[in-house]
Amino acid sequence: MQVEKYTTDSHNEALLKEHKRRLDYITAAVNDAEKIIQKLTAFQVAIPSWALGTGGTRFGRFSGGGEPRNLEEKIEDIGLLHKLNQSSGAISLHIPWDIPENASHIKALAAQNGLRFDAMNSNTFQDQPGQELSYKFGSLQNVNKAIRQQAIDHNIEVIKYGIELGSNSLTVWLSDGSCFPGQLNFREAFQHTLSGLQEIYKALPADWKIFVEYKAYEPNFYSTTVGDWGQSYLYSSKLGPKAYTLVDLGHHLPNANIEQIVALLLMEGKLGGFHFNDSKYGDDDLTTGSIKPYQLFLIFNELVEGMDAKGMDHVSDMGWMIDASHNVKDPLEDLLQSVEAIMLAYAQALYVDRKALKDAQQNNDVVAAQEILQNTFRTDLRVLVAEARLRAGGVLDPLAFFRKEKIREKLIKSRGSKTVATGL
Ligand code: PSV
Ligand code: MN
Repeated sequence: MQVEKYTTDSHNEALLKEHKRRLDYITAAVNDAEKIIQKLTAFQVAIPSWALGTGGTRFGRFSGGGEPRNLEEKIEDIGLLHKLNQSSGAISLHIPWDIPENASHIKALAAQNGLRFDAMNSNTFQDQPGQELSYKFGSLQNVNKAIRQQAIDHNIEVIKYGIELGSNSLTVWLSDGSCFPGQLNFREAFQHTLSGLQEIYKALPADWKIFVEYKAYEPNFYSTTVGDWGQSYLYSSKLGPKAYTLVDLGHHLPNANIEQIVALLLMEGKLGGFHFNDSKYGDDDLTTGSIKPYQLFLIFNELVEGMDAKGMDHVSDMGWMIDASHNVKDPLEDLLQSVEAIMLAYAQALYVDRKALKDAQQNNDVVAAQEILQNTFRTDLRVLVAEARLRAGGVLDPLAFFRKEKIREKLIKSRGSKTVATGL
């Protein structure tokens, strides 16, 4: 969907005076505001191709209309998000949901929309029409060698698609595990999975990374073969230097201290990718920052501290992606909200007074340490995020723009009200 420049200009002009007033106030109050704005301008979060349609639950799905019908339209939707917020400049594909039939055409379309290809995602958690062997009892862990081989071959095929598109990483999330005690020999399942991953690892080009994503439960409810960060770390360290753990915020048991997990994985040089979402109970796939914004900030605080300690580049040394889609919101509005929450948490983490925090820690001044983090969290830095967006050519208020310009209505008009995006 084309967004005309005069519409974004007039939107920004109408809001500019109030924006400047708020910006002057915050830049006077916040040290290094300019540095924060520059970091925000560079930061990009990839959008998964499967988040552009309404997500469902096992009880049903309520299609919202105007959903993208093919990969081209998914790219256009993400291009639109990026045009508005200038922070969604990458797309993450799931194969076989998004097979690029004509890779050079898809690559060119993405480039026209200012997008690059982030991590490729394989899928051995569903059986596809016409698939020879079933993944009902797992893929890489399967007791049947031919099924394991099928899963290996699929992952290698995904790498090939990724190479054609210019991606440089593969995310492997396995639903493998068991639903009942006794169903699985845990050690054997681990070993089969490891040797499968080793085969896939061998097929990675020199400059590629593989991300091993863990998940505590679902769809298996008794055991998961890559169930937590310890198991993922075990696989990624046995695999070698191109293998990393991927943290999905929704994949932990309740109350897990995700910020500590992140800190330790970074310390070991093994945190490679990140999936953002939020949840109240399990892998709820809710909008990032909608339930636990303070936790999101604490996680970003560790990410920034840990990446800086290792001299890592915030933009390119981590695969940042949203992984959420649910039932009741317009998916594009939802993604705008998620990106905004991520940018804000990142801005807040950049604003933490590291020296003061270090001093408080060294002096066992628990109260001061808490005050530093909470004062930072309660400082409203949204105007810095908006300024970064404005400077990069985006709009001051993406959600308001989306609604005022009736973008969903226009998408329904051009695509129809009964379209269904591929995915879960
Ligand atoms: C699994 O719950 C997951 O988080 C993995 O990243 C999948 O690839 C994605 O969701 C989509 O199903
Ligand atoms: Mn995920």
